[in-house]
Amino acid sequence: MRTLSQFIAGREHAPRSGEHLDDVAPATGEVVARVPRGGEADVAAAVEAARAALDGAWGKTSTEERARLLDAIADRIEARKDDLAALESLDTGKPLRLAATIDIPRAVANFRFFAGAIRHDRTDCHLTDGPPGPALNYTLRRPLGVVGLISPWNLPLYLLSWKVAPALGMGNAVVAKPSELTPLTASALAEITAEVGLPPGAFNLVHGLGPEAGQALVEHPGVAAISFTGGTATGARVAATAAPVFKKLSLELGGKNPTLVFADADLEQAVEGAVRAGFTNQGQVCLCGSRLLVERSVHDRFLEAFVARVKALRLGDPKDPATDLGALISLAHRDKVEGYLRLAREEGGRVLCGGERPALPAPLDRGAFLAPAVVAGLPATCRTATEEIFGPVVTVHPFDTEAEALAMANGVRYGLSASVWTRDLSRAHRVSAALDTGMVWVNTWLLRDLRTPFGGVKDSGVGREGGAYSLEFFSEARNVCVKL
Ligand code: TXE
Repeated sequence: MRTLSQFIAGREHAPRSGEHLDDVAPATGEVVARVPRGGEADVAAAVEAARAALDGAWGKTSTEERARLLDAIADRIEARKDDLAALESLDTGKPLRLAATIDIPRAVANFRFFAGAIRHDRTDCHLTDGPPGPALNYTLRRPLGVVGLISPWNLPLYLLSWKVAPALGMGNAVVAKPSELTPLTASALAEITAEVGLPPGAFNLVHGLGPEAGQALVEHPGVAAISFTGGTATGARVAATAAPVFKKLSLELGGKNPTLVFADADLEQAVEGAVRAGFTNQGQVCLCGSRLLVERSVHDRFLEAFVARVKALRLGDPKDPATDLGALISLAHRDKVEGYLRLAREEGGRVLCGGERPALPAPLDRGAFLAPAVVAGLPATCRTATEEIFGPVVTVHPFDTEAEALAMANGVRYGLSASVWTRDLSRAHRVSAALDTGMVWVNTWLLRDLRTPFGGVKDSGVGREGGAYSLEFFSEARNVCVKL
């Protein structure tokens, strides 16, 4: 069994606490690694190393040099793609096929994309002609300094690289705190940064528990900004700590995203899209469409086809290429999801399929597996239909009018994304404009162009990342006004 290390100033270190946590493979319950239990002292050392990098070689790199390094990291991830996909699948319980086709390729794409983005970045220039001009204004973009990146367990390397690439690209030094539940690929990324010759201290990694290492990172006065992806309750805590000391904050939080199916949609495609939206990564994606709103005239026909497709999903060994759904992140998380299914029944819901623990052969019998569930008959306002479950559970609700569909779609605390299925072009634009979410997909789900703004409204977060939005977040604008 491997023992992971902190990665500070380009070198591996044991945690100052001397303590380690168990890293459990959720598909088998096996302990696969020992994770450093980091705390304030490790964070302080990492921030100091990051500061020294900014004051030293890293602070003097050119944009082209940073772009070259990001490309080199992408190349190394790509060269190790099989090994990294295996680590990600082991750590999360997700199907190896998903890790190999989505998680790892997307991490490669993130580094390549931001290498290109900084190479092609432009800056604003404003010419002042009237009195008291004339003058020339131009905007300098400076790095923020040391930035803290806190990432979750559902898409570990994918989401970490989404933060690391633009942060380094804009010349910041990074202290990353990955989820304690999925530390393996973050440690691999640390190795890769050393292999490609990233100056020591530009990328630092502190493993540990959220309330210990994560909290220490948010509190540290030497950290200028925090980019956080995780649960809404944790996000609120991060904001409460960081706001009074004026740290720049980007919060990507939870969702309870609606999939709206209108009667005029291509129903076959809508069924496929709704299944993908509902159950990708066992329903553990912040963008998952966990509320399915279907126009009443096609509701029964749609539901029948949807349930049949969900029942056909293959649940089991993450290593088997035929597997569609693997394990949830942990037994504790499965308990939480099962608790919501009990609540759904209490609230009057009918579980049309799934919700049971499948019988799987050893060692998978100790894994956190749960059959994907579809629940009907619930009021759209009940807890099951409005709280984030973050698991393989979709609730289905009929609607009669567009206005009713919109009221249901917007009637939750969350506002991350929505997916709309219709062949009526006017309706597609009208509904997209009226939805209270940061992102809308029409006749698709999770089609990502990395240049577009990513983020939510209401309890789904604050700020946007993606393309120029990320470059803006990870830099400070300075206006220079030259009197002509
Ligand atoms: O996430 P946490 P959890 C949702 C989902 C899930 C719930 C809780 O509903 O059931 O959140 O999941 C670090 N200061 N999402 O508890 O705690 C933590 O170590 C600083 C949605 O696993 O939010 C980890 O690195 N950091 C989500 C990261 O925060 C702290 C993805 C996220 O963990 C901290 C994951 C603290 N006080 C869960 N406490 C999405 N938006 O995709 C914890 N952390």
